[in-house]
Amino acid sequence: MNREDYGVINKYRGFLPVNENTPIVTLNEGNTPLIFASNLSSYLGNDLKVCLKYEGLNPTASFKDRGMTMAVSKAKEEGSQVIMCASTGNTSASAAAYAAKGKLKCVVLIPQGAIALGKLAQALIYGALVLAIKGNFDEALSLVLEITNNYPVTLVNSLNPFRIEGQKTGAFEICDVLGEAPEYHAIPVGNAGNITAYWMGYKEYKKCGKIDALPKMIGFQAAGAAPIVEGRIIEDPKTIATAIKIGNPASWKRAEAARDESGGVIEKVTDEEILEAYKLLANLEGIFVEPASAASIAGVIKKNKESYFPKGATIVGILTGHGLKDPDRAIKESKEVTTVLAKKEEILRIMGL
Ligand code: AN7
Repeated sequence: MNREDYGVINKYRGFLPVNENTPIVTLNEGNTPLIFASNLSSYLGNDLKVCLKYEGLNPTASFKDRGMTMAVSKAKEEGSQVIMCASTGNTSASAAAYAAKGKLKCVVLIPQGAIALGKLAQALIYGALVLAIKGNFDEALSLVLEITNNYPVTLVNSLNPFRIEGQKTGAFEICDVLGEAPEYHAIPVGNAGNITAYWMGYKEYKKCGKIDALPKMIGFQAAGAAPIVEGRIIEDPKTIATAIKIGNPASWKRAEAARDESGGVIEKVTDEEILEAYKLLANLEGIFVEPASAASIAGVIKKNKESYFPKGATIVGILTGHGLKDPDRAIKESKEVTTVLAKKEEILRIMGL
């Protein structure tokens, strides 16, 4: 299985810091669909063309796999035997899976009681050592940095530059499909690694002549966890979008650079707006994402109401993680199941037939 498009490293080898000695640890990540959101586009009006990059269809059901294939391959190349991360859930799931594939040990630190059920299940079943701290993500990340800076353990959070390198391939895929960059790139912002990676990817594609113009980067944080928007560390971040419940993002400055260089914005959306977009994506488009992913679309809806987009603009929204990661939330936000007698008449009556 060494097809040229097997996994993001093979597919974009020329853009990535790998060589013939790098042992490639891959689960065939990437190549996720860019879906034209016809119903959502009509709903928004103004002739907008919204496309959704469904990153929930990666091997561990989030965008983290693009970066993890690079981080784990490079860790192996360097002879590391243990990788470690702090996580709001998806990084831990991805790290655990790629460590299993690469035969490395994996330790993950998560905020106790604050990660979605599916993500916890993944980290456990892939065989990571899962440590839940009595603290939040930002505290977990500080502890992981202290340990990985002083012991022979490789950091695989997005402060590891190979993570960003791998994640930039998402931008390449979008441009390869569209034949150009979109005019607007909408993305949720948590630890701010992904907005940094996409911006890097677009800039590299422009530099080598694959695209002529760059998109405006529009990032969205949850209102209760919006340090970049408010310009201060949030000590006790709060949001139902647990993936982006982060008060002190590691790539803060680089996210601001992406915003400013591209002429975009980083703004906040409330939990109510996130949940509205979450349900809209499922009902209108048949796409199930986790709440944090819906922040990008909540942001598009909000900015459209402010008449921010010119008529006919193309917008790509990154749907970072699959809805099945957080089944509790889906059930909570839905109407109750109707229990009926096992009788045809009863069912027909309820169907109104
Ligand atoms: C679904 O897993 O930080 O701005 O530890 O899981 O690059 O952090 C997850 C982040 C968006 C934000 N959507 O991306 C982690 C973690 C989903 C996510 C983000 C995350 P960044």
